[in-house]
Amino acid sequence: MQPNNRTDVLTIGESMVLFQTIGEKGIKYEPLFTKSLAGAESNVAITLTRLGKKVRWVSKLGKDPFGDYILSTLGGEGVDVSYALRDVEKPTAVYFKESKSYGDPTVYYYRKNSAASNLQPEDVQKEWFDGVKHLHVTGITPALSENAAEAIRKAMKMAKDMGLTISFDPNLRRKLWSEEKARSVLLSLIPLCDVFLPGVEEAEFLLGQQSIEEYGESFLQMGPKVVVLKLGAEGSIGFINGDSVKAAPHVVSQVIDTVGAGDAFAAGFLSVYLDNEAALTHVSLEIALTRANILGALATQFKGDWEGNPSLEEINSIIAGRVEATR
Ligand code: KDG
Repeated sequence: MQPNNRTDVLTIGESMVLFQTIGEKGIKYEPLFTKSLAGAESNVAITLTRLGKKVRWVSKLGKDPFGDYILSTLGGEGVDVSYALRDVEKPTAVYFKESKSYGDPTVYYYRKNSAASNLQPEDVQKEWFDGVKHLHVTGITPALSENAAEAIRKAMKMAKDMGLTISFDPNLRRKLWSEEKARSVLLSLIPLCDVFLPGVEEAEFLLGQQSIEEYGESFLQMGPKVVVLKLGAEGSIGFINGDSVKAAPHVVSQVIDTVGAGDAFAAGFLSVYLDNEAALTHVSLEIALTRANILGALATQFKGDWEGNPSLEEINSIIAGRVEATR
């Protein structure tokens, strides 16, 4: 496939094959699993594509059937995968998710020495950025290895030099690295981004205990032009220079699976931000946060990271309060 000339968003990061228990007895006792695709960056890529944006995703996959499956799934969802790399020696990562009838699901990663953890700074090519407006990265791929962290840092610097805007979701994954390392690498990447998207617990992890307003102010001082704090059941709050906007949560009666909700939130936010970034106002920030809150809440309503996320028409209907005929 030839890459498209205009690409709204480039995202770079590890995607994995996800095996999820069908029942709720836990991995030890469950005999049946579903197979699907997961990865924070590809979750954002698919959801932004559904919301009408052109997205390119790049990572390194093994030369194995799991890698083939990831490529065909992402390609089938309309994401440009033409720059994806294959590693003949390292495998595509997999991970297992165990749903229980209580609490958040537990995940078990099998991604040490995966193809994506072998992503090197030299792999990052200028062509990846051709015709691209915006780069989205997360703190997960930098957690995989020193070289993957350097590859992401290089991509952020290249994007900045080429005049792209950059969003960064810290996506803290404590299972992947030590607290010390996570804190120092994540803090070092914040000055490279324009839009920083932490959850309130991640803000506390990075800066210690502060008020919500102090978090917004402290992160803005590090360099981003927009800071968006996810407040969980309280909704979200956005900070720009001299202004802040709080958006009410989209209330759901029960939560089925929180994994992927932050990525849906990021996609919802970026889908509005990208149309308004030249002159982001109080009003457009509020619209972006409102859409992000709805996307994030809806993503908790199904098992799996992205499959149930809505299209642009569906989200517009929800926001307008329309009830569509379903049969
Ligand atoms: O945000 C969702 C991700 O956590 C999930 O898709 C898997 O990338 C993943 C990770 O490292 O946890």
